[in-house]
Amino acid sequence: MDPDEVGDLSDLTPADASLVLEIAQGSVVADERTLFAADVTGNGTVSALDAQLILERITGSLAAFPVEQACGTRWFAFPEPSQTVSGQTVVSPQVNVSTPSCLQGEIRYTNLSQSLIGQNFVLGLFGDVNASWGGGAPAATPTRTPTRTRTPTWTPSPTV
Ligand SMILES: [Ca+2]
Ligand SMILES: [Ca+2]
Repeated sequence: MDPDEVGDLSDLTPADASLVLEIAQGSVVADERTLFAADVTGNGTVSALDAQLILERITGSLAAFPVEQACGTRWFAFPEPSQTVSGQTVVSPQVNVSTPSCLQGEIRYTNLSQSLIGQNFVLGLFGDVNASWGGGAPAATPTRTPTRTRTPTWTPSPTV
């Protein structure tokens, strides 16, 4: 799979940079895909430097993230199959900025003898940590406590 370049940089905002800082400080717990989007330096950790590069990318003083240069695209693909079978291997995308090399996410099969459904990939944009472009779920969805349902009161009328 080879994601094409579409859209502009409008999905990169200072909100992404501040979310990177919250992840770096540990006040937000992010999933693997969000961490991958946040690590724009490609050094394997999320830090204030990643937030700084996102801000520089927004203002145009940075032409491309190191991970973009390694991958040759702004996009990455994360496999999220809803059906799993034996012999199936789900491979997360990997970037090595020093080589440089880039491996998009894959779903591999050995001895596939049946048709499968839900073999999906979720596309992400490097630096779009809050996934605002619409391709994925937000990084930190606040959990809402369900409101208490009111039990209807019903008083039986006395039988005559
Ligand atoms: Ca980093
Ligand atoms: Ca965003």
